[in-house]
Amino acid sequence: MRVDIISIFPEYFAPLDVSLMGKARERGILDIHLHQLRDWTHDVHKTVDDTPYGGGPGMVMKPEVWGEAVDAVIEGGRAARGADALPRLVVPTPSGRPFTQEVALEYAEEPWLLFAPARYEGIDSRVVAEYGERLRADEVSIGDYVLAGGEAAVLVMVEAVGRLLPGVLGNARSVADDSFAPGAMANLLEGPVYTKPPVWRGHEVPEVLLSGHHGRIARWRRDEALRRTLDRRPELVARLDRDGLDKHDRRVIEEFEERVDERRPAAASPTGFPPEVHSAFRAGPEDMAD
Ligand code: JD8
Repeated sequence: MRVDIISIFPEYFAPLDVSLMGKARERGILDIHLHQLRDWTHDVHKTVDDTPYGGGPGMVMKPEVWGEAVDAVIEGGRAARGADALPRLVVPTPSGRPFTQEVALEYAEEPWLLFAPARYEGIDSRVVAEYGERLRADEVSIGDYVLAGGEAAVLVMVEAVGRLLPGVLGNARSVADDSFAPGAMANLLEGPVYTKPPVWRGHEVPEVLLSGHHGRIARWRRDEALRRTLDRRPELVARLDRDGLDKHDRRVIEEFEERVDERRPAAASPTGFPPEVHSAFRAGPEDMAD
């Protein structure tokens, strides 16, 4: 996969030289090119921003500079990838569509990504409109908090996408095991993890994990993932496809709700879900012990 990044802080991406992404680059799986936006300015101050039309705080990044930069980077990429190749343009912004594991999996199928992290109040909105007419141009957000610029978001996205590329992750772990990845454990958070020693500062590793009984271990891990998801991300539980839940799962959810009921006043729904969500997971006759 080719990745181009245009920024006024290309040095921000030094972390892409190390660890998993660094190895992916050494192996030629990831071909990352960094570009200094100011190289496409023509004034002595290398100006990339100006005051916002309509007034208001801060400065906005100039469309002409971004236009020249994106055109030049596309031309450079085409020299390597073929005259009709076009990248997918990804512009991080707090007002973008959520960047999720699903989007990461989609981007991992792309041969060429061009990231445009901005600073100040963002890029003049005509730039995305302009390129949206001839290539896929996405405005995405990595989360509901405000950063000072888009560079950190690009680091997050390049790592989330890069680790999905064939040959990047060792066989120790397959992306199929990821949380949020499509499949049975989809949308369940990772459960707790442990390694040696069996006792640390008086804290013991759960016995089942030392049992060697793979069936019980797999069951315990699923239960723990379900409990942690119910506790920390109840909204993900509602997304679980009911058919993907077995009798035991529904029991775990039941017990979690009963425990929460005890703690919470009757009025408030324990997981903040309307009763019908509860009934959706309430143990059915088929769950009644034989
Ligand atoms: C790009 C400029 C800063 C944003 C005035 C603060 C993504 N999840 C996210 N949070 N913040 C960003 C993000 C912030 C950015 C830029 C992404 C470019 N800023 C601006 C508007 C308010 N300042 C992001 N992805």
